[in-house]
This record gives sequence, C-alpha cells and structure tokens, in this order.
Amino acid sequence: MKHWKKIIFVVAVVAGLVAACSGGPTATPEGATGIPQDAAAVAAQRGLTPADITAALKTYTPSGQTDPYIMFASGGQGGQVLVIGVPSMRILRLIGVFSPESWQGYGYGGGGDKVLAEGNVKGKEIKWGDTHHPGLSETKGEYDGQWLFINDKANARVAVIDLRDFETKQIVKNPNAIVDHGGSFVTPDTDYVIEGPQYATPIGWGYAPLSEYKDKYRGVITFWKFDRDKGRIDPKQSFQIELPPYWQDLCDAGKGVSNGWIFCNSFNTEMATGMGVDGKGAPYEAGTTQNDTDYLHIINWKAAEADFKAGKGKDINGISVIPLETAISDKLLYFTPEPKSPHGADVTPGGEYVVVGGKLDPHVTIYSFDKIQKAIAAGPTEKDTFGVPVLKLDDTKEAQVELGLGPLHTVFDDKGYAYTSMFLDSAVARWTLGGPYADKHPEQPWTKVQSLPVQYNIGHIAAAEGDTASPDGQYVVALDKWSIDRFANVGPLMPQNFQLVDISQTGDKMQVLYDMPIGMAEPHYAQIIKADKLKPWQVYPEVGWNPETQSVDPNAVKAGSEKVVRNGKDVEIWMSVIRSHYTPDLVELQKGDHVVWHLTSLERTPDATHGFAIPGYNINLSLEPGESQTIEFDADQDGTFPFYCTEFCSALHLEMTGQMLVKP
Ligand code: RUQ
Ligand code: CUA
Repeated sequence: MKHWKKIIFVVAVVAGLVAACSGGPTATPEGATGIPQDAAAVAAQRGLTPADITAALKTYTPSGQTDPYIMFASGGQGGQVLVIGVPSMRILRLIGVFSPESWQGYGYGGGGDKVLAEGNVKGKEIKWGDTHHPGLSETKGEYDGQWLFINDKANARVAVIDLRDFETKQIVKNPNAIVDHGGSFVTPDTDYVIEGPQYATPIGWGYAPLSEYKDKYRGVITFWKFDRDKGRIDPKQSFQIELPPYWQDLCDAGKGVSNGWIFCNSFNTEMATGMGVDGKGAPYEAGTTQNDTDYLHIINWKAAEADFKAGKGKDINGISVIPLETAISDKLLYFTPEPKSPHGADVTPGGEYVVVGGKLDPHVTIYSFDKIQKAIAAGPTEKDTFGVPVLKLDDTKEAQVELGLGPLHTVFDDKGYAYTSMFLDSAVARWTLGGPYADKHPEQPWTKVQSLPVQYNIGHIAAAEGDTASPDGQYVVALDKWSIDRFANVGPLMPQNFQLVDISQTGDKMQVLYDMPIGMAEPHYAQIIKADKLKPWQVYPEVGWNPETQSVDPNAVKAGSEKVVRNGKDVEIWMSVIRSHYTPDLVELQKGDHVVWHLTSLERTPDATHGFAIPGYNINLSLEPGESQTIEFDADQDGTFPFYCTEFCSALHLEMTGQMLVKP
C-alpha cells in the first residue's frame, strides 16, 4: 500500500473502532466461541476502549516488521542481558553473561567456559551474577552500537559483550572489591568503563572487625581501561580511587561541558554497621537513614588518570589504587550534600546538570556543573570526617523540583523534559529542565508537568537513546519491580513488569502503551539504542571463525580435511558440521583418553545453527553458521554415547547424530 493510502486506512480503522467502542454498530456476525473477523467487532468482543486501540496501534508490529529501537536490559540475579525490541516489546535474545546458558552453548564445553572461568573469584567457580546496569559504548557521547558492558553486583565483576555477535567476550574480576553497584557506565568516548562500589569492605579483601569500620573499611571506584582494538578491558591500564566507607551508589559520567568528571550518589554517610551480635545497634535501614543529607561524590577522572600515569597509585592486588589522601590533596574528589537517602545520579544530555533523587525526599535535586566548578575555585571551607572538601549545597544547587514520593532515577528526552521514576508513588514524573533546555518546552522550567501512574513500584526508567548527548524522545520504559495483578497468576514468584510509555506529546499527555512481563529474574537498568546503529553479523564472516579471537581459527576444519589423530592417550578430532551430518560420525576412544575436539560449521545460511551435545559429559555447543569451537575433556566414562544436534536444523535433523564409543 502507498504511504498515504496506509494512513487513510489506519484513520478509517481507528474511527470505526472508536465508533464501535462507543456503542456504534458492529459489522461482522460472530460465532458464540469464535473470533470475530471485523476489527470493530474484535474490539467490542474484547472490551477494548478507544485508548486501548490507539495504544495497540502504537505497539503492534506486524509479522515480518522489525522494531526501530533495541533495548538492552539487565537480567538481574539471572546474570544475563535481555535484548528486547521497542515498541513491540518482543524478546529477541538473551545473552549469557555471568551464568552458563546451555541453549547457547555458553559454559558447556565451548569457548564460553574460558570467559566464565575469568570470572572465578580467587579460584572459586561462581555460577551466577547479579547484573545491574548495562552500558553501551559511546563515541562523542553517542551510543555507537559496538560494545555493551554490564556489572555483577554480587561478585564485583564487569563483562564485555561484542555487539557484532552479541556474545560475552570477557569478564574481569575486581581484585579489590567484594561487591559493586555503580557500574557499568562509560566515559563519553569509552576510554573507561566505570565500576562504582556499594557496601564498603577493607580494600583488597582483608579481614577487619566492624569495630574498625571507620579506619579499615573503604569504598573503591574502578576505572577499567577499554581497548577498542582488542575489544577487551585492559586491567594493566586501569586504576582505582580509594573512597571513604560511605556506600557509593549510582554513578554517571559527565559529558559535554562536564566531560572529564564523574558523579556518584552515596548513602550511609552515618557509617552504620547494623545491630551487631548483641542486637543493640540500630538496624541497617534505620542506621543508614539518620542523616538529613549524604554526599554526592564529584570526581575529576582526567586528573585522576594523570595521577595514575604519574605513578601516584599504590599497587594493591595488581591494580593501581590512588589513596584517599592523594585524591584529596590532588583535588580529585569533592563532596556536596544530597538530601535524604539519595539514589541515582543522572547527567543531562549536554552535561550541564546532575540530577539526584532522594528515596525519602519528595524532590529531585539538580546540581549545576558550572556552580560546582565555581565553588571549587572559591575554595571549599568545610571537610568531611576523612578530610574530603565539602561544597555547600546552596553553592552547587541549581534547583529542586517537588515530584512526589520516592524519586529514584532520571532520564531525558529531546524536548527538554526529564523523567523520574517514583518508586513509592508508582509513577513516572515528567518535569521541565531549565537553562539551555528551557525554550524546548512550553512550560515553566524546573516544574512537574505530569505524574503518570504505572504498575507498580518502578525502579529504573529507560529512555530511547536516553543516556546520550542527544536523546530521542518517543518512548520511555518503566522497569516496575512488582506486578501483583497485571498478569495471569503463575504462583507466588511473579514476573517483573516493563511498561512502555509514549512520551511523544508535550505537556501532560504521557500514556502507558503496553505491559511486558519479564518472567525471569529482576532486571535493573536498561538502555535503548536506535536499531540501525547496530550492525551485527548474520553469519560469521568466514568459515572457521573463532568468536573469542574474532578471526579464523588455526584449527578450523575445511570440508575434506576432517580427521582423528591419536597420539598415545591424546586424541585430537577435527570435525565438520553441516546439514545434516557430522564428519566423522564415529569417534572411537579408550576410557582415560584426553580428547581435544575441534568442530567447524561449514554453513553460510543465516540461522542454520547446529547444536552438539554429548550425553553424560555435560557438553552442549551452539555452532552458528561459520563458527569454530574447540572442546577438551577426559573420556572418564566408558560406554556408547550418541552425540546429536540440539537445534532443529533440517528435515533430517533427527538424523544429525553420530556415536562416541568409549571402550572400557
Ligand atoms: S539500582 S532501582 Cu542497582 Cu540501579 Cu536503582
Ligand atoms: Cu543440525 Cu539439527
């Protein structure tokens, strides 16, 4: 259909549906149990209101059409990343990151095992992660669609995902932190991936009793250097800064005018240590919320980088740590008060302001980077307990906007609005930015415009291109923590609810369009990128591709060169894989053999994926077209083991099998 014809058609359908819903005539007769075939009758039968119909038309994505945006959401305590189309809210992919995923052959014998093993903690295999904040790589403050980083709060690790094949390539374990939280966020050109801390512990894993909390416990923020050419974090070029044992929380990198700085909110400046063994202390939730203010951490990372390069850091567990005294004396670190149990620190698109929510404060507080710089230049007159200079709130604050209960995180659009998740209110608050953003919207600057109810208890909020220097507008997604009654009952462990919100109109016209249940774990944050910025491969570039090195593997198998070579107890196998055959299809082993098995998919057809499962040996691979993988194991069980393909790849998929015979 031509474009204009399409528009007329849509308008006609909507007009018809609206008439139907407001009691107009329904056109098509329907059977008692059947689905009516006329749009108006469908709407009538399903009880859809005109608003429902408009919402449906904004999200419905016909078969075969793709989404203009892709959302990368953390998979929470499932340890993965979810890839979701927006506005259809269809799950497109799950990326195994910190947890093995058998269906994608991640952690079951193939290349992913190595990546997962990098995440071992002091030699101990950790089989899960608590992914919080995905961070897309940026060039000049814009998502560039090349890399995705994500942190594991539970074990203080950061992973690197290559967006050419959407696979995890690296996990780095923070050598000096037990847990983390305020990561991963990138600096505007992805020089560094930031991993902020959370619960303070002695730096470098040492033991110290809680009575020595103030002296021995510390926060540590990590600047992981990202090497784009290698596609890896380079721990040798990375550094850390020692911080007071407040609980640093969310961080964001400055950009534009504030490039070179980062900002982290914090809580527990009370340094509460809980009720203790005698139960006489204040419980954590009370102890950490006594103060009226905590500290926004203002960190000059470019100056810190210069200190690191000048060798001013101390080596602790193989990474350079800039001591707190140096951070103070070299003017790397400043504080300014932030009201009542702060959470979230979000930098505006141009870098002019930092927005901080207060979990127990009805306002968001907006800090001006310009004022912060002036206050620093004027020379701060106050210090915290550790000697960190404290800038007065009145000197750094640009505005406070009263939004309601439980403001947490803030994202931005192209119309000079900010959107804050209201945890206690279960709402998305839209409010106006001032300064250079003031003439983009019709309202007064720094005022609330709308509070849109969502269901329920929203944590993070994500906006289209929201963390870039030029957000798109159109959509935000509310990442609701609770769903209660929004979906059919599936037992007491309920899904999370992602609610898609249309923010394309100015004023108080935000509208919830769609509820998307997330029936696995609790995603925390998400980022939404324009789909056309992603350029993933459909098939690996060449046959024999090793996804770890992103090049052809020296052990790649060509058709006709398949073989089995025995050398004493060492057996090496070169196997090719193509619809619908493994060559060779018989492998004979002796119990006790050490086996190195190379497999190469010769496929060039998109989506012609083969699996490779060996029963009883905990092995399952996913071989995407062109992919080469190597597995290594001891044949420690004798018997007959039919190996087979786990992806339904062709009419003769069930015949895609072979035998591994292990003689006793
Ligand atoms: S947190 S609900 Cu891990 Cu990002 Cu704020
Ligand atoms: Cu190959 Cu099924």
